[in-house]
Amino acid sequence: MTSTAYRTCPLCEACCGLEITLEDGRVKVIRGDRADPFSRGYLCPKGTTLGKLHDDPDRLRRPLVKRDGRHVEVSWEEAFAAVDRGLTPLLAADRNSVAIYLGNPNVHNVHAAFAVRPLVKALGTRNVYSASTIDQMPKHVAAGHMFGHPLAIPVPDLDRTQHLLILGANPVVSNGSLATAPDWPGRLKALRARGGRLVVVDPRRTETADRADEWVPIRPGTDPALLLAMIHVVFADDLLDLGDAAPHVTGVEVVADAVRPFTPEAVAPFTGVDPDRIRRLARQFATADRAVAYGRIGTHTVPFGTLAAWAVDVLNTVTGNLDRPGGAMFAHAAHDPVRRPPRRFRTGRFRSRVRNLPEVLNELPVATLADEITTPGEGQVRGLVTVAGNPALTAPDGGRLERALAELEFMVSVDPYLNETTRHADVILPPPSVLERPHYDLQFQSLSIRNHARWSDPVFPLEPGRPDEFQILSRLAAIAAGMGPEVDTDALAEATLVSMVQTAVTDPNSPIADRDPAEILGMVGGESPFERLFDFRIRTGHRGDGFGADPEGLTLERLRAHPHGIDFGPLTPRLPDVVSDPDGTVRLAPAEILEDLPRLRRAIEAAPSNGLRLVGRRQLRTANSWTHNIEVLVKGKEACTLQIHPDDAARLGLEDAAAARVQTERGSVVVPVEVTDRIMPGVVSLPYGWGHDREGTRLSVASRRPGVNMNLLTSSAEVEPLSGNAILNGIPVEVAPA
Ligand SMILES: Nc1nc2c(c(=O)[nH]1)N[C@H]1C(S)=C(S)[C@@H](COP(=O)(O)OP(=O)(O)OC[C@H]3O[C@@H](n4cnc5c(=O)[nH]c(N)nc54)[C@H](O)[C@@H]3O)O[C@H]1N2
Ligand SMILES: Nc1nc2c(c(=O)[nH]1)N[C@H]1C(S)=C(S)[C@@H](COP(=O)(O)OP(=O)(O)OC[C@H]3O[C@@H](n4cnc5c(=O)[nH]c(N)nc54)[C@H](O)[C@@H]3O)O[C@H]1N2
Ligand code: SF4
Ligand SMILES: [Mo]
Repeated sequence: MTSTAYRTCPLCEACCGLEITLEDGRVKVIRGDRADPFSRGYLCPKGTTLGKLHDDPDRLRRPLVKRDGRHVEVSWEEAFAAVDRGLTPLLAADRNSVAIYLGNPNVHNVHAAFAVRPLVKALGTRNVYSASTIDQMPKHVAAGHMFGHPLAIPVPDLDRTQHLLILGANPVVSNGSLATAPDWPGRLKALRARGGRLVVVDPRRTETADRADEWVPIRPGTDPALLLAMIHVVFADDLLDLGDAAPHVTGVEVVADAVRPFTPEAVAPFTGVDPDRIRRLARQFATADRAVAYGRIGTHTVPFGTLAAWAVDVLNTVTGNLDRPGGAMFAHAAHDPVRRPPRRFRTGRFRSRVRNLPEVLNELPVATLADEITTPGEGQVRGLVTVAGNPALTAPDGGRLERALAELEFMVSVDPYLNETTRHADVILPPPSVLERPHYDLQFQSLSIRNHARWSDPVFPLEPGRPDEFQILSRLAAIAAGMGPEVDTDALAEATLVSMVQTAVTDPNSPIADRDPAEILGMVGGESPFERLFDFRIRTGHRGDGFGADPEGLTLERLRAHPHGIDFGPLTPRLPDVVSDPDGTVRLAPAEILEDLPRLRRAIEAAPSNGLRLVGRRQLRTANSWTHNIEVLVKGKEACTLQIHPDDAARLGLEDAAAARVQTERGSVVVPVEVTDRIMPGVVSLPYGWGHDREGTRLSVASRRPGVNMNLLTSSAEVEPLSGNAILNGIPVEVAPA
């Protein structure tokens, strides 16, 4: 028997709509959903493999507990009892002695979106870590200081811009990040076809640069200097134009002053970009009809990540491109309120124990997790919870972090694989496969280039007796709160809903202000406690039905009636509603960020070093560190190679395909060389996410093509000071024949 199911792909931020053909209860084929108004049939090779992920025999179906150094299958009751025995004494002695690490797939998981926050709250620890500090934290900090909220991140209005400047991102391969747009390749092609210009700044001539009008090679880590010089030119050439944003922006004169020293001549030796070229790039950007700058991993995971994240939006603003079609615009998630309550964004409300690093968004830098585990004293981390994360491979100085994980007294992981990280866990709680859970992009709607809403029901029912991920995380939270492993989590979820309703009816800004809580609770739809929480969230968002206030508005039921999703059209200007700083303006020159300019000036003035610098790269067929166990995605030509320019290769005596040793103070790896002029001289590149050569994992495919872990080379000793982000690009390395 054949049938068809529709759902959003959870593997990357493009959020493509999938059409899944099922035959006899199994996935037969996955195609792009052509009826999806947002993705219009686009998908990449990873999206076709959700059935293979579901069927992967290595994917855990039952919990594992470590006994005598080996992981053995146990019942769910035994597993949760083991968690209770491991966590409860630690928490009773000191809440901070238990840390939690939240990995990337949480943001693609609607169950986690509802259940992780209560878990963190129940733990009550300040040792909260996430993939954000090895990724995009600088952008949150810049957005928080400029617009008042760390999630007020403008996205490039791809479909209407006439000039796109991309720095340190390769969306043709990554399909974009902090800018949700299915089919970047097609959208970039359309930009060129309508006469628009694409400029790519990257040490590598990437697949995106191949499609550009211009590739600008840059020395790693120097983008903020390039951007500040471009802003300098905007002021020097009298090209300043704030457009319609003018009444909402303050601090322009301060910026004008601050960029004065950053002349194109001053930054040229540092960036490796010629002064005339910087002037031309700035003028072309400023005089384009509609232009937008967009920066990602290569601009964020570097020593001046927050300055770069800020400078991108300063350039957008001073050229009149903030909040206008074709420029940098703000999406508006259906479940969010019309506007957020005013609040000044702050960091450093508490600090890490060992290195005194400031909190950002209530978390601490992953780069200091190993310090907190290995440094004795009051508040030492002795227990760890990981949810959907693989920091052994993804965090800096992976070698040291793995040694730290081995020292923990207790570790529990919510994860479908026994991998490089979870092999250290005492208990592994496997969630069901993505095809067994619903999907809704709570996070990525706020970062989309069109407003839309899509709900997907599970493709397969849950196997009897298995908890879903909402229930797993809720039970962990109950254990952390001291309620023991057997409490009725459904009743807890319902109690949460009741208290949410009670809060909302007393909030004058809520669409259900002054309503009768009992009436609202009677109207909430959905079958499970999770669905009821979700229905409530959607209906109280700005596109919700407000429980009758707007009969046309969204409910879970209405979302369900649109399996291909609902498109709300292109983004619309909304700056006054976005700004939530108590000043009521966009702060173009936040003191908290400008404070870091002298450090950049010192770096510019120091003589550039001649040594090789390592940068990372992503690959179309793998997602971060965890899809390498899918045969069709990793078979074929060796993918984990060190890219090096022919001049550097010749100088070092390295031939194509020969083995090279790449070395830093932290560690070394041996990897085949790929000699290519697609990388600038002085820079080498390794893909990230590999290194599946560890004992004690259950990754039968990945371990046959392990590759090397580039994070054995990165260091956790320094972080970007404003955001706590790790430094993962521009690493000084030595390369020699192995
Ligand atoms: N050198 C270098 N390091 C980097 C980067 C880089 O560019 N260079 N990139 C950084 C970036 S951008 C990121 S986002 C991080 C990612 O860092 P992490 O989030 O730590 O790593 P992932 O590889 O995404 O790990 C995902 C884990 O979640 C599990 N998982 C998958 N699906 C689910 C699910 O539905 N539920 C649960 N519970 N678990 C699931 C997988 O088995 C895997 O163990 O790495 C960062 N590290
Ligand atoms: N296929 C695939 N897609 C993915 C992922 C994946 O692993 N695989 N991961 C997802 C995740 S979690 C994320 S965060 C996104 C990331 O999305 P992107 O940021 O687009 O990802 P990368 O391919 O890492 O691109 C970073 C680029 O920065 C360049 N770079 C390095 N250092 C510098 C520098 O100092 N300056 C400049 N200008 N460039 C520099 C690198 O050469 C590289 O081309 O991708 C997502 N999509
Ligand atoms: S680009 Fe690929 S991995 Fe990303 S959402 Fe689309 S199909 Fe999934
Ligand atoms: Mo990421």
